[in-house]
Amino acid sequence: MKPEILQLNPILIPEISAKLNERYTVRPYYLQADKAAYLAEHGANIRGVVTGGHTGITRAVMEQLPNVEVIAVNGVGTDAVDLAYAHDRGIRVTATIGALTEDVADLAIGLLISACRGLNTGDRFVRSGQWATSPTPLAPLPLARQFSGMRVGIVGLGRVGRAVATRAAAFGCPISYTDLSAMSDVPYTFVSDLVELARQSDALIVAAAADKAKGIINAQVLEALGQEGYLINVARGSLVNEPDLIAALQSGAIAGAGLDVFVDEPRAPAELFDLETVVLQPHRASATVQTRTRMGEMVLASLAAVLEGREPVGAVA
Ligand code: 8YV
Repeated sequence: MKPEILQLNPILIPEISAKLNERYTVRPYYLQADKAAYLAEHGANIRGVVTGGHTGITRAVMEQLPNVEVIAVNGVGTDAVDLAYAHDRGIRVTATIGALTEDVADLAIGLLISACRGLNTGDRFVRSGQWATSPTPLAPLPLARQFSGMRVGIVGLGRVGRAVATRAAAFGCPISYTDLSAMSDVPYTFVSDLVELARQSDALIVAAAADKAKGIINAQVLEALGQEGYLINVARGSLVNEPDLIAALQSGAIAGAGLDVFVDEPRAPAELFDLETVVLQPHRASATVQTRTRMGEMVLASLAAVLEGREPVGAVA
């Protein structure tokens, strides 16, 4: 009999999905209307879980899975999994560490260029037919902010933060960062205080793990970033105090923002929708065929390793 897997998030690569269904009896929890009844029916048979980084798994659901051995996160963030509880129960938790670094860093730079160069504004200007009626250079489009050479401050110099730094450095941007401590293997400037980092930066790029850093991007940090400053977030919405960010954008306390992540996904704050200075994405940083294929292969490998009694790659618990 094939082991049973509870699936909390869809897998969008058909080949990966096919392999998952070939090897296991997959229980698509995310499709169920009555989730409690579904868990009551199947919970005891579940040996593995597949979930997404943002979705994670609640402790309440884990409690309904007495025989679960592995939670394979199809993502790198494990902030939505109660790791201490998993550890106490001997449940292995794995993440797709390293698989999505390049894509997330690419999107961070893309969002920053998009925000400071006003790509969305320009796109709408052409599509709406306005360009034809008021041709440049007289068009009512403000001049943009140059990206090359911007002072970039990175919040969290992990894998993604480092990949962002490499990219920004190639654009001639001086790089500073903050993290728990200075790192001796990078040529970038360490600034221990986040407010100070914001003060010294033209763009702040958030790439930190969210486990212990809720709301660190607050009014004080945004004030320090200043009227010419941009905020980019490709990590987790919870790292940012959203009401403070909305207020800063509405008042012009910062110049703009590029956001891929939000506190209450899939709901992004409606106040952001009217702001021309903001570029929004629906949590898409890792959403390329190449990366999602790599991530899916890692999820399959993690499930197989644990269920066959081997040590999984990418174990965080
Ligand atoms: C994914 C993520 O969108 O890696 C993470 O932690 O949040 C994202 O890469 C998500 O995990 C896809 O399921």
